[in-house]
Amino acid sequence: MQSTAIAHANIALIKYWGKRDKALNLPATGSLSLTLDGLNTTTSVDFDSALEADRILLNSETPDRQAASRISAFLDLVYRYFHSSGDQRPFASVTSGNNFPTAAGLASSASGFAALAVAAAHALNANANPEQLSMLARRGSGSAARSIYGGIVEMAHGQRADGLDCIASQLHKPDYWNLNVLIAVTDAGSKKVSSTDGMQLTMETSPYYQAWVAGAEADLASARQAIAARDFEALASVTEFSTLKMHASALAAQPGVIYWNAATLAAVHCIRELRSDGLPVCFTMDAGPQVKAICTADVADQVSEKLQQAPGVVRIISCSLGDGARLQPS
Ligand code: 2P0
Repeated sequence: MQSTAIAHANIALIKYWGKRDKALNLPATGSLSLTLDGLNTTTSVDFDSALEADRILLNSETPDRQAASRISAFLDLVYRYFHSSGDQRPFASVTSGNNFPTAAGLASSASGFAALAVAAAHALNANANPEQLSMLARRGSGSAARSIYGGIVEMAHGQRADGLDCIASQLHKPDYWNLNVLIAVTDAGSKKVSSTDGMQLTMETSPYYQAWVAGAEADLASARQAIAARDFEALASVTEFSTLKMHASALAAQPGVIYWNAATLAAVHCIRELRSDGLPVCFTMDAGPQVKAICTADVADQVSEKLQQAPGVVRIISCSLGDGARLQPS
């Protein structure tokens, strides 16, 4: 009953920010992302009827109660999905490790719940298909639905109230377009406001939230079209539009949610200058102070060298496009 899976983080070009159903974790908008090869979570799950409670280790440490109960609740959900009989779930030993800083806006919940979904389903002997795994991963964390797939991935808004069609799918394989993502780390500490809390406050209080939701379908269409034509300039334009609108909606929450620091803006201006000098590069930012530069691989060294010099940038993590979540030999 023991299984190990690996999953990669993903970076959204068209963002998910806000939910239409909190209980089922259904996003208010679709989203579109790149799965990255450099940032991994590896997770082992062992259901063991001899255990008297779940035993969870994240990055070799016992997680706080909230993180532990989120994982136990997710295991309950996966078990119930595959065992409709109502049997009591056996407790599990879960060991998970990231090769990058946790909870610093580097999408650790995406790779974390994608790896956990794959490992838990397999440990239960369930013959799950990627659509089922994506749907389950979404219940753990919205962005995790996308990390089930590699390359360029779209998360559907879905129409059904039960969320069964609210899953991701692959638009293009990792080798479709030789893009790199350079993550300019400006602060490796934990973020102050989680994505879940930041988007909730934005939904409840930001006067710009409705405008944010209303623009998402058009942004997704523009991004799909730019990608189909491998038109970097068009993709850069809609990528920056989406991230700046997401942050504008959060900044206008009450109280405002500010994820940026001074180095975040220094990196953004550096990337804008590089693009005005003719380099195919653009930026995106998530629920944290890191800046992700997206560029074609041929200019990655040049972009990395400049970005490293932006005041306050601590280091650069360089990624290309990676594969979807998968089992690992134990
Ligand atoms: C994204 N983010 O599309 C957006 C942009 C952060 C900023 O998906 O509440 O951790 O667990 O579903 O998946 C991060 O949100 O939120 C995220 P929950 P999640 O990548």
